[in-house]
Amino acid sequence: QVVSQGWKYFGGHFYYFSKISKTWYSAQQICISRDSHLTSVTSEREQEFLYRTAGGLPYWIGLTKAGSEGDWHWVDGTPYNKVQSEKFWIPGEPNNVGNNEHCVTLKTSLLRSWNDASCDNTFLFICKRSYKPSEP
Ligand code: 2F8
Ligand code: CA
Repeated sequence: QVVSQGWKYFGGHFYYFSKISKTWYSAQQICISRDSHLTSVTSEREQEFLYRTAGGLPYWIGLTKAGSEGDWHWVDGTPYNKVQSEKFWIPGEPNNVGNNEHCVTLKTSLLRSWNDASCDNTFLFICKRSYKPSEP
């Protein structure tokens, strides 16, 4: 599956908003194949950029508690700050429906936009990579 062009620059990183829906794991594999990971969210400004660009459609982000004994973590290695992240969850989330919601979507066009969902669902997804100028 080719993911090409369409990377958007914001605050020192490039972001790719997919046009195809994938399971969380497949989405992360596609991001990795493009030198990136499913996006982390580390500030209110970044969250704003993401939900505005997402335009109300749900997208996978790189937050999961799969394979980590129930601890939320970012797949790009960014430490998960539980306190700083509280304000990004939709009220009532994460609710772990069916004890099977271990991956996270950015679901609404609001600061409080995260929902935990089953990793086997298919959604659009957002990849993030650092800005590395190519060599001359
Ligand atoms: O009402 C919140 C609830 O909505 C859906 O379940 C009905 C979501 N499921 C998916 O997005 C797959 C739940 O995660 C969410 O908590
Ligand atoms: Ca949920």
